[in-house]
Amino acid sequence: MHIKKWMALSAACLSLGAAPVFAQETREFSVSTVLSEAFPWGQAASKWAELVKERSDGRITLKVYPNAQLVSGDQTREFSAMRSGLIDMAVGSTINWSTQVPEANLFSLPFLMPDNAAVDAITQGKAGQIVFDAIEKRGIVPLAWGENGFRELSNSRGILTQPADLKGLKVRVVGSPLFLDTFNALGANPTQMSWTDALPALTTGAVDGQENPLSVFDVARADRANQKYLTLWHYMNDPLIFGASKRVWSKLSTADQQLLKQAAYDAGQWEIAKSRAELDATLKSIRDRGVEVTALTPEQHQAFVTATQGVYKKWIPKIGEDLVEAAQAAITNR
Ligand code: X2X
Repeated sequence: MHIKKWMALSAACLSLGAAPVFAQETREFSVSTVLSEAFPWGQAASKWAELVKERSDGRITLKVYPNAQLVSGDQTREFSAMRSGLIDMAVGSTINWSTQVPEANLFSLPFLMPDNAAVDAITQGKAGQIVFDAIEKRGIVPLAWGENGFRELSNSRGILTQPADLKGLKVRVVGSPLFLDTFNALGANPTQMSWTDALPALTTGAVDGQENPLSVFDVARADRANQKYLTLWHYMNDPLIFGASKRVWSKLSTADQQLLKQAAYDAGQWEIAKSRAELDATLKSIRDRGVEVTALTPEQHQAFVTATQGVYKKWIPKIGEDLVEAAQAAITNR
């Protein structure tokens, strides 16, 4: 805050007989993201920063650190780094946080959510609240939802329309054990690595395939990393969560907490709408680059659903039966 403004505010407080409000000091907070502003994910964080700056009259600055650089690219450490005070805030992925928050694995259950309405029914209802409570219990204050999007499967080998096509396919997956179970159930050969290492591994052919939302495939130019075949199987959706470390949060005034939370909500809604609206154009640009895009027929889809049932059996007890039931009910009633 400018000194003059501060003095004016102090004078106003004094004239009202109130104590100076220390929470009104100029503050800067770090915000971690995995993807930069070139992607919807990074844009969600930038929008949050922009709204906070505007609404706080420049008093609160959110400084965005993309590429998980505050944890040296190791995105699965973001949540614990926030907890330990290394990072103030983040717009993080449920996948990356799931190693510390078992409930966040809900969204990774294969073929749970058929469409956007299903995602919204979960995040906006009881199931979403259970996930938020689980996050809060572990030291991070969840503020709002954003979206990385439905994850589609690409590879360098050929068209994939049935589990048998994945046999022996070396697939890069995020560092979450549930992903290993899904791809092992499909007969593939999954390898965990961070996003930083994924493109080089695809480029050299160390791995054959990967799964990510279309926006990520497009902006990262996965087609230039040998990804010539893309299967639209919508097997999971990766919501993003705006969150703040409890240590930082508890030192803020109620008014500033409200400001940050509302701005996170508005930025999240803006980003979800924007990234969904861009999907068709994104798919077109991927096709125009010569990538062969395949959508699954209902029968082909069912074969993948059947092949991955074991993942539910193993993971429902870890995620929580109540949570999975709440999610399934929300989807049915959407
Ligand atoms: O690593 C990935 O695949 C990414 C960028 O989508 C996430 O951080 C979940």
